[in-house]
Amino acid sequence: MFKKQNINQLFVIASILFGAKTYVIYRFLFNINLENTMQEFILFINPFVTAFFVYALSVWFKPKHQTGYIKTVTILGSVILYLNLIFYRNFGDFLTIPILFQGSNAKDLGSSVISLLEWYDVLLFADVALIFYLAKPSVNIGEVAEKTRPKGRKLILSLSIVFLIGNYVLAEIERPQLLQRGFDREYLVKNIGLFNFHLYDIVQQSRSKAQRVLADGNELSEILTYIDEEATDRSTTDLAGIAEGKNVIFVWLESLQTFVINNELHGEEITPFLNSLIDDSYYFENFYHQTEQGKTADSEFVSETSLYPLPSGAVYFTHGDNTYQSLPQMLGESGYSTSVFHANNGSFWNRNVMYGTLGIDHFYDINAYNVTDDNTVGWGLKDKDFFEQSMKYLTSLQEPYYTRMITLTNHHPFSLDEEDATLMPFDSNSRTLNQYFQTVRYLDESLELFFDELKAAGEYDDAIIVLMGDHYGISDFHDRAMAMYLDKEEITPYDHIQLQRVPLYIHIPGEKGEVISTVSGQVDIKPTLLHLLGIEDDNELGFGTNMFGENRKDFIALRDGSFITEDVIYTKGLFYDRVSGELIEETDVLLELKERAQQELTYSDQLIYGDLLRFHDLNQ
Ligand code: GP9
Ligand code: MN
Repeated sequence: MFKKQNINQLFVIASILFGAKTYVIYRFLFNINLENTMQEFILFINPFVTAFFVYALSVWFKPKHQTGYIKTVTILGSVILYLNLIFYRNFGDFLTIPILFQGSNAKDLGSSVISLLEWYDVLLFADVALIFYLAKPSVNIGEVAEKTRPKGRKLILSLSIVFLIGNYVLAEIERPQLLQRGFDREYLVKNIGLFNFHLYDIVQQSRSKAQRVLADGNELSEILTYIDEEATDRSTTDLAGIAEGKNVIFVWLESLQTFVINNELHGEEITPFLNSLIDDSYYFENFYHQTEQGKTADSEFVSETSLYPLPSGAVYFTHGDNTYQSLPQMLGESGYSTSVFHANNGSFWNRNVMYGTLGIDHFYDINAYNVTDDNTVGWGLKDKDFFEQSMKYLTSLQEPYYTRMITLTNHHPFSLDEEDATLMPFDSNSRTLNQYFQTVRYLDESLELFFDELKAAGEYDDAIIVLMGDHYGISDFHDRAMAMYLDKEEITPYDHIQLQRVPLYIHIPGEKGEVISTVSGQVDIKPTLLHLLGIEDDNELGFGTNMFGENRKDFIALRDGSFITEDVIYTKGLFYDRVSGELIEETDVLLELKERAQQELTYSDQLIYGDLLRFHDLNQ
């Protein structure tokens, strides 16, 4: 059938066959969400680019080993693909190293494997059969006449590397910082492919495992002493136990920053509901987010563990199976049922794994919701529909409950259907900022609706409702437009820090509340809520202190080493008066504080990298 050829033909045919098979699996058997033509394009080229790279390596083998190599990688690749497919059919997710080696997921699969197989799966191995046939000496194509010449080999290798880089560049354009931040397994797979995702996962996991193995708990006592002396406030207040036994409804306000609260656009309040809520809530006007690359996931992590996020990547991804002392776990031990509502893929930010680690009993992810073209915008289900559809689950939670509801509509790029916009956009050179006000207003309206529904369902009176902005929504990139809105000449480093304030409301029905101006941050959430719920636990540990306490730690550190005290803001090597924003001279006391903030961040990193809390008895 084929003329006697050298090996090049077989590796090209194998690349095309395997690439095509992988594409068919990505496109039709996995449920990968494609939002635009660029994503479609990347998903299409990636299987061929990767297959070409792997098969092209065959030209470096001795002729008699080339067919063996091609056959081996074909079988191996097909098996990896197929195992992922079976796993995906059950869990809607891709395989990872922790799942393979220690996760309970794989075990759960055992009994139901047969039901996950389909008759047409046989076809997924058709290319294997064909390659084996073509590789037979009698068919000729597999018989190598001579070794590819060195020049040819180098050319093929260079070409395959250029293709890979091209694929990566496109992925990076489509999703900046994809590899540093991880985001979601689905994002990784659709941008760099399943096989490169596995390599990425192996590198990530081995890096953190190595650090874990090298840690021996010796560092722990120094860190615990620091926490005990500097970051612990066991003083009591009038509010201790004020919400004892109540349900906790903790709403994550996507990308909401404090600068919109009690502020106007075109002479109109931007957030009328949130403004009015200040009157009967504890409202913290100098509350800072402390997130880094992991954005929402970081805000969840800091708030629930009182540890800092990592300098790069999302802890949710990189250290999803560490031992932590978390708020939900502590509440669980006090009889609370714990859950999270969020209408996104369960695997986004590795939540479906991390929530187990944090002791969250149930995760109502996208599968709990009815998501249609009409009720989605931007990142997914619109917030109003999200709250509405969540009510049936919320009302059936076992009491007392602690639940978090993560909103989504006020997310970059802040798109909104015209019929949902009740505020005119801002007019500046930044479309992002212009639209931001509109989605913020939408979020405000959806919260009002949610409060009404809680009242109608009889959930309101028995609950304490916490509302918190997760992180900034408007990055430095939009400084010019931001300065224009805030009526400033420019956004200085001081302004930048002040823009990292996010709203925090603690709303206890029946309580008057007050506006609190003391400086606080997400790291303080865990001890504060425990205090209000009357759960006094001497073993509680972390870098935050009760926000109502008398002996609070005297600074709030941001992840980049900036910090804020009642008097001073330190950032980018300069000290500012916190209130006036004027530059102030550095003093020994301030420099010492700067060292302490840095030390604290390092301690937190050590705890996470070494998984040190596994050496500590969290119950005594
Ligand atoms: C994703 C949502 C947004 O599920 O929480 O994440 P973000 O991009 O803000 O980190
Ligand atoms: Mn977010």
